This record gives sequence, C-alpha cells and structure tokens, in this order.
Amino acid sequence: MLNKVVIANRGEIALRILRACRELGIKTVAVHSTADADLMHVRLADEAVCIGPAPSTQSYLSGHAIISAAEVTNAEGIHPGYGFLAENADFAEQVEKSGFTFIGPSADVIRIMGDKVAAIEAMQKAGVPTVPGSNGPLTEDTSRSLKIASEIGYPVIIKAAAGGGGRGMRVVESDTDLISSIALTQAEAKAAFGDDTVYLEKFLGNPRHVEIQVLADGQGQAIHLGDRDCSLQRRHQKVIEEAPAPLIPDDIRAEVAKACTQACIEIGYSGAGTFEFLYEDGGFFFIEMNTRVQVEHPVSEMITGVDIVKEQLLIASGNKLSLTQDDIQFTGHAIECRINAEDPDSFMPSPGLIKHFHAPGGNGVRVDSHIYSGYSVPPHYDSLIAKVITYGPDRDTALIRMSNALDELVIDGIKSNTALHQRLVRDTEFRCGGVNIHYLEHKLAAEEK
Ligand code: MV4
Repeated sequence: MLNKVVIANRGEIALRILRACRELGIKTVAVHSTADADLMHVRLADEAVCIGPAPSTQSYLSGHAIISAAEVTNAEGIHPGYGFLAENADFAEQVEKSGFTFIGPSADVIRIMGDKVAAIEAMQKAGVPTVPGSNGPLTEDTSRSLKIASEIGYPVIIKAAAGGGGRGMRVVESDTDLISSIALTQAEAKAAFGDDTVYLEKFLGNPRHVEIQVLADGQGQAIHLGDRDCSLQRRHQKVIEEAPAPLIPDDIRAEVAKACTQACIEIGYSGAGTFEFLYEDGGFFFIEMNTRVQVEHPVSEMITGVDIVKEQLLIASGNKLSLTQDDIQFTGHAIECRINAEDPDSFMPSPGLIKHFHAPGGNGVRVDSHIYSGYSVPPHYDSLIAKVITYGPDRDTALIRMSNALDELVIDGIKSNTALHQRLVRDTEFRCGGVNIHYLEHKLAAEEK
C-alpha cells in the first residue's frame, strides 16, 4: 500500500481524498496556495506545504511545485483529484519519471483519451458504440468533407480533437456553411489548444448525457458501477446528477456497460474512469472518456456501496481489483445537487465569508463539503462549495429527501444556487425523469419571460 500521498487539489475533493486515505491508513500531504491555508483538509492533513500564490497557474497547475512537495515530504503517490492537472498526460509522465505514483491511468492512456479522435478510434476497435462520423480527422480536401457530411446527413457537428467538455464545437445545418465552419473551428482550435485537428459527427438534437463509471486494475480486471444521468446542465456545467439514469431499458444499460469494461481491458486502463455517452431514441453513442475521478462520483457510490476513491488508491498501490462484477449490487437511487457560491440570477461567482453554515442530515443524506462557519470562499477558484447527495430505495424517495435536505441547508453570508435546486427537484418534468441536455437552459429561459 502507498505509505504517503500528496493531495494535489483543493476544496471538497481534497477532503474526500483525505478521508479515503485515512480509511486506508495512508499518510496525507496537503498542498495549497497562499489563499487556501484555511481549507479544512489542510487542517486535517498530516503535513501541509504551501506551493505558491493564489492564481492556480502558479500553484495547483504547477507540476514542478507539486512534485517538489512530494520530494520534500517523502510521499510516494500523488492524487490529482479532478480539474487542474488531473488529465494532463505530461504531468502524469513527470510524476512517474520523478519516481512517484500517479493515482490514475498511465500517461499514455490519458494522452489517447485527451485526443478525441484517437479516443473514438480506440472505442470503435473495442466495440463501444460511437456517433456516426468522419472516423478520423477532416483533411484539406473540401470535397471529401462535403461527401462525408452528406453521407452522414445534416445537421452535423464539427469538434476539435483537442477539445472536449463543450469547448471547440460548431453545429452545421447544410452544405452552404460546412467549409467555412470547418475553417472557423480549426482556427479557434489552433488558438485555444495549439492543435487545429477537427473531426465531424452527426449532430444529435435532443440527447441525454449518460455516463458509465468504471474501475480497472490494469492487470486484466475491470468492472462497472453502472450509469449516471448528467443531463441537467447549464453552459456545460453540470447542476444535478443521478444514478441510475432513469427510464433506460435494462438490457441496453447492461450491454453498453459491458462494452465499457471490455474496452478498459483492451486499452490497458487502470484506475477509475468514466465513459461519456449521448443517449437518444434508445441508443448509446460514445463521445469522450474522462480519465479522472469525477465530481458526481458519489451517486455511483451510493447505489453500489463501493468507495471509488479508496479503489483508486488500492489500484494505484498495485492491488488487483478485489471486486468482481457479480459482487456489485445496484440498489436504490441517488441524486446529487451541486451547491455553488454564485448569484442566483446572473450565475456570477459570489465568493466571501460564510457567516453560518448548517449541513442537512438524516437517513440517506450525504454532504461532501469543505466549508464551515467562518470560512471565506476565495475568489480565485471554482465556485463549487458543497455537494448534497441523497439516497433512497427509489427515485421518488431520493427526490423527497433532497427537497427536505435543501430546506435544512443554511449558508449565510454569500449567495448560492440552493433555491434553483429546490425549484428543480420540485419541477414536474424533472420529477418524471429522462429530461434532455437542453431542459435546464430552456426552463431558465422560460422563467426569464
Ligand atoms: C454532441 C452533441 C450533439 N451531437 N455531439 C457538449 C460537451 C461535449 N462533451 C460534447 N457535447 C455535445 N456533443 C453530437 N454528435 C451535443 C453536445 C452537447 C452536450 C452534451 C452533453 C451535455 C450537455 C451538452 C450541451 C450542449 C451540447
């Protein structure tokens, strides 16, 4: 087992990683910026190292500073959490070259999944269903691009190979705009990512975002922890997630999950990962793979009883998966509301002093949060301050528990999106389940009127 781990992140996920380390008897090193000395996990960690000033480019994104912290504390592993350096293949490679264990898949696998064209190709080879598309980058040959698009049928979407998570995409409705749109997307991709490679897919108009959580040991064993529905989002920021995804036929669900575990074995995946799909008209279409632990991992933990972060640490320590697929029982339903420090009307970040915080509780209620009364939310980072997760034997119970939990939640001193969550969990259509990726933005636009 790893003896000591650097937690290369902040906020709730840093605390989540610390708790998993504690359960496994792993010593912890918190690394933090000057703005983050008051973080809860810094107080709880065995050691703490200040790695730089507030801007994340000079602290949480500084691979050198983090690896130096591992060196001076004699740590063995580095857990990147999510965001920051979590999916940076060069960082993972530097960590390993410096003699430490990167808690995640190999740098090679991260690099493949970071290149969306390569990721789709790998998935097709492994038998994972993908969106009909160009099967590779578009070329200079404009007549070839026109031919591909007309064969697939409009509308199509042009995506940057180096993009992902909603960055570098453009929908095209007809032949008229295709060539100019390709050029525009290429130029934007070049500017944003330093790589102008683009590819093309059939544009799905009203899909849901459904993803599959996997765990693989890199030693021939892989399992899945079922699916999550993350369709409620605004500007590519997820707002509410749930597991399992509602209203999907069990045979379709099982088939795609099985394909994901097989793909893990084929690509030599190790650690926790997520296969992202668009789900439309009963079909799953792979779009991207995330090679990190995700914000919404708790809903999968609640319905399976598996501690995903502990499994990450066990796998990175060289253990084979102790769980087989048959050990995983899917029970009940879980929902997560992301509580952000933001203005409820403008969605602008709303940092500042939390005068009073009271967390909800009771049967089936989990709160993953680093905040406390007297804590000041710094302005420099993501505005996620808490995740309220509720669990119940069925979706309706999880929803009622969420509504009660949100009523109990007190965050005084700063603005938050708690009221938005309360409206959503009481929304008639959301309560029916199965809303698509456009639902929240349409609802917000309708409320504006
Ligand atoms: C798509 C799509 C429709 N058709 N691809 C946005 C984020 C990135 N991960 C992929 N995205 C999309 N890809 C095809 N072929 C629609 C989206 C999309 C979306 C996807 C998931 C969740 C929210 C979304 C919001 C807008 C667009």
